[in-house]
Amino acid sequence: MSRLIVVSNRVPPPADKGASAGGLAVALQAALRDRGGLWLGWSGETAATEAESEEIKTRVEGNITFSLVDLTKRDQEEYYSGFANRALWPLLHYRLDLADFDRRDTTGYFRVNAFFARILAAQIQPDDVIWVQDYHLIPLAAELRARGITNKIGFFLHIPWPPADVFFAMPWHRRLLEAFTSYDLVGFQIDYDAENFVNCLVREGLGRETSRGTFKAGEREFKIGAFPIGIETAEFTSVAVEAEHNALVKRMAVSLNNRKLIIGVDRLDYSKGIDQRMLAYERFLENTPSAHGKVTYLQVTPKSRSDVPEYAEMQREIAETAGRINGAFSDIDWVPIRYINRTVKRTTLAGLFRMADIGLVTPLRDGMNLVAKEFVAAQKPEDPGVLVLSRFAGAARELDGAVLVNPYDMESTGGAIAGAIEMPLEERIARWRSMYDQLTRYDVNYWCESFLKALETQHNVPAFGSQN
Ligand code: ADQ
Repeated sequence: MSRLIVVSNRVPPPADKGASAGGLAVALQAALRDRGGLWLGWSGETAATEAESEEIKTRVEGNITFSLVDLTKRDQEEYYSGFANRALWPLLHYRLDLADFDRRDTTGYFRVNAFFARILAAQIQPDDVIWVQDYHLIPLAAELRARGITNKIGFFLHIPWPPADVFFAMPWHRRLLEAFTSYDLVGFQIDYDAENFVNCLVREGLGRETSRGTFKAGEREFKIGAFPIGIETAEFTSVAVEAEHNALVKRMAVSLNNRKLIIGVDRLDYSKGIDQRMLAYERFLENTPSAHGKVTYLQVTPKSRSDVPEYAEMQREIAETAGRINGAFSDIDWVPIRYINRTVKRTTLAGLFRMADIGLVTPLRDGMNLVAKEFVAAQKPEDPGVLVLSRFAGAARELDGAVLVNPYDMESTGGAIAGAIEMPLEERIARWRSMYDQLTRYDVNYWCESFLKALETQHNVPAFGSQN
């Protein structure tokens, strides 16, 4: 089996088994463990000078070598905080209102990608298979090709791909689309994203689909497919079972005092719809006085990207909404929302999911959403909780047992919460069972294997949406 090289913006810290936020880390470590290889990315540290950023820090864990580089402050600002997080992230989440298209940031983005390519090109062996992760690194393959690299290179986008008219608002959309044509395989979370992407290429006149999932752009032919990411289902389930003995989880159970538990767990991000979710919960409280004092909504939200102004503002807004709702509905012995602003260990999280009656996962737009899958994996088979899931999360295409909601419609999302609380046991079990079967079959190993197989072999990519 050829060696696998993974390139991603961030590389997980030593011995991180996913204790901190980030679905990507958990998924990829599993793939690299199986095959052995190299993981290259940014250390998260700032280098004082450009010369310093040239120093590669290497760490070996079992059969995986981690190669980390620092970025200069300017690189970090332009490539990461700027172009990746203030232009691409909002754009690909359909938020043109929040997108900031800055020429300097764009130059920085392409410059840092060229830098990564230079560092990587020196370490590539002839048989290596390269797998590039996510929107930070779109131009990487083109930069590697320019340095004579002919290895197989795949790209997976963890976040959504919007319709052409949204993407074309990006002034440099053509340059980005052209960059994609240097890959051998471009993977998306769901068929809808892949179709939007193909449509962008066609409308921009960059080539044509020769057969379903194969695109010809000039002399190059490459594959495009949907590969819905999964979780380590069986492992997460056993972590959740174990976590019943966790001290913090027990404390939570005692403090609940037989109230129903509704749980929301997200990075603090506008795509996750946290404010709208709280407003939907408020509608539920308004419309269901009998629930007062009998439910607790726990929202666990670690801060992220605080250096991006939109995030700081959103953090204030959500805290205000939570405070206002608590002020209006609390009693001396009951607080309707418990809002926690930090990361929680993965084990604790699994235990909290298992204890919860409802998982509220209501992003306005999400590539997949692993929290939805983790919530399902953590449930008790004989008494499972209900997943209330946004129809705009990629996960909604797979998890057919969820109660699907439109997160912009607070009234009906509030109604869905009420319905979920009342749902009979039999229905809960039936819904959970079909979701759990799906997650067991299509776990993270399936995701890795099917992507790498499509990258390495002549086989056609799986038909879009073939899992449904
Ligand atoms: P994210 O936007 O980060 O990922 P998600 O898929 O939900 O979103 O993954 C988050 C991960 O972080 C989960 O494993 C979750 O358990 C963990 N996490 C979240 N909040 C936490 C908290 N408070 N404490 C501890 N852990 C927490 C991006 C895309 C998604 C896509 C993934 C993977 O935006 O759509 O599903 O990549 O492809």
